[in-house]
Amino acid sequence: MARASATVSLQEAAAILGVHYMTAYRYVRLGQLEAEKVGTTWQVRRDAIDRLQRQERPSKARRAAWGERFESRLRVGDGVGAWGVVEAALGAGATPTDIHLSVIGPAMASIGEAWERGELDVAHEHLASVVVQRVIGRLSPRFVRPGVSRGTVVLGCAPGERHAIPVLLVADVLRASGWDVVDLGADVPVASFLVAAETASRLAAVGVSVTTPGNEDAVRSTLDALSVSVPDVALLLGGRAVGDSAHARSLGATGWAADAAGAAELLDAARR
Ligand code: B12
Repeated sequence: MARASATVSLQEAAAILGVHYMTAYRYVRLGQLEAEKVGTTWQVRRDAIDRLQRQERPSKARRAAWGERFESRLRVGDGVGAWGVVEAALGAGATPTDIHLSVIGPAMASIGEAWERGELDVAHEHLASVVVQRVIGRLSPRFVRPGVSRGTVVLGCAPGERHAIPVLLVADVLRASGWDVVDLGADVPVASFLVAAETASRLAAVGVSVTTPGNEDAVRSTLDALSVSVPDVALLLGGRAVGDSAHARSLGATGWAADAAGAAELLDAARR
């Protein structure tokens, strides 16, 4: 007897699942049905169809699953699909902050691990970064809180630091807590931190992000200059190259947080 092929076309997958072709296509774009593009057509593995047929609808608690789906879209540079995962997660009850902390953050960390293991090229990391920045831009208006601002927080990456995505995430979560945020992005010169801090209206804090290890002199110089230029504001440090509060303080910071939610709590505590 002839063995069934391991993959089928998207039309055949739709027929097996008993759904319209466009619905099957949507499953692919949402990362619910793994498929590979061969030439101009999608090929779907039969075991992926089996998995989808057995799958329960994901609950709000299973946010990790959204992260995996999102990552599967990032790995192939599928911006439309990545946004589809975000929309589906929001539809299932996730908040914009959940998307930042439980979907985008873990997906990017996992991409970094895959790159470290040699499974992905740096090209994929760049592609994923571009897709993520577009997704964050699209989601960003949902973090704006109406009402009177609590003050301004200036954020940016330390001189030489190119990892700007963590700062985008922190900026949005702080906006949701009622802060105006001036996000200066990647590789901010010390002088530019000073200009932004000195000209900000009702400055409450300056936050410096450090992802790449080995840049401590630049971080210390930035915080030293800020402590002279804007002496009464909180100087926060964060990012994966700063391990804990003691490390942050040794570099001249007044506060440290492990993630964006922690950064919001830190500012709340400073205001009490
Ligand atoms: C995307 C990426 C890049 C992109 C960045 C694009 C961009 N526009 O941001 C590019 C391709 C440019 C890049 C370059 C490099 N990268 Co890179 N990159 C990554 C990757 C995959 C994701 C980064 C990210 O967005 N993370 C997601 C967020 C959520 O990270 P997060 O740290 O958890 O952020 C939270 C907290 O730290 C905190 N936080 C962050 N900032 C702040 C600030 C304040 C004030 C506070 C309170 C809190 C806070 O809140 C955030 C949100 O909750 C990471 C993998 C990883 N695990 O992060 C590697 C990674 C960071 N990169 C790494 C490396 C080695 C590099 C390069 C040196 C590679 C090279 N040889 O060129 C260069 C360095 C460039 C430079 N000078 O900065 C390594 C670092 C290894 C190490 N020893 O730590 C990592 C860990 C990959 C790996 N697994 O090896 N990278």
